Amino acid sequence: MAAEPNAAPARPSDTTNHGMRVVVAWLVLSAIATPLVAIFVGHLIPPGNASTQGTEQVFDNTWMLGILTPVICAVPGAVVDGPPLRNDSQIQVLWIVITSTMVLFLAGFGTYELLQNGAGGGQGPNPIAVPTGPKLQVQVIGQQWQFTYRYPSLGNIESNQLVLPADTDVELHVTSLDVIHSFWAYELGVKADANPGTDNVAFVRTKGTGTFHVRCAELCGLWHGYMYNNGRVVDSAQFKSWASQAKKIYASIKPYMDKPEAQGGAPFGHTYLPAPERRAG
Ligand SMILES: [Cu+2]
Repeated sequence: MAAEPNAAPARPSDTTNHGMRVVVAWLVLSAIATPLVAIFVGHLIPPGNASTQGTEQVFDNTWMLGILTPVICAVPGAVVDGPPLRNDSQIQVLWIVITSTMVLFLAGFGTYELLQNGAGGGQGPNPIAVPTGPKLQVQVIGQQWQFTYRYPSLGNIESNQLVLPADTDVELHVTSLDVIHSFWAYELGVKADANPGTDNVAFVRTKGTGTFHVRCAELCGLWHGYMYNNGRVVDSAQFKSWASQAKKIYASIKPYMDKPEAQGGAPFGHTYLPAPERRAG
């Protein structure tokens, strides 16, 4: 229908403060959504609660999600692009202050969390975040295409499955015999690069008994995708009986393993270098 020729022109200004409405709606939405997300979504974030470090990672990720939630709540209000806000010093200062505060808080929080016990990450040969108290040492050796595990306190036995006692601090020494791999014990919240010639130390404290997944997390050749296994956390009696069984199995190859490298042996060491024929290649 054609407009009335004599109709009054549209009102030139609307007195509603849209900016304030958006801010109030955002505040209300954030106040409702943030606790709901933290309570109901936070605990679903990987890697779970199989270790102290895993639990801490879930806690840290919950915090990050909580801080992100108000940011996500602000997106619907910003979807429809308004006129540019150039030269608005108030908005510019507010933007810089809010984003800087968030980033600096997360950096400080993350650093504090890392320094408690290393958060399950590889810290290189000289770790600075070392948990106190006695620890079970286990060497993790990557090679194309499986991980094996040596236990220096159990006569250097080597196993193709990672078996750990429950409620124990473990000191993992991650290395490789050939190319670069990455040791990822998913539910334990451990991920550490496995490089030849490097002793990469990571710490983890196990909780209750159960199984966990181990995967290689670094593309390491043709069968990288098949470089996975299950590990087990067992109670102390089961660990003792597993260790004595493993010692019996290992006894038959121990003399060969203990030979010097030049004679084809692989005696225990903190690091290994690729075999000479590989080095030459
Ligand atoms: Cu690998």
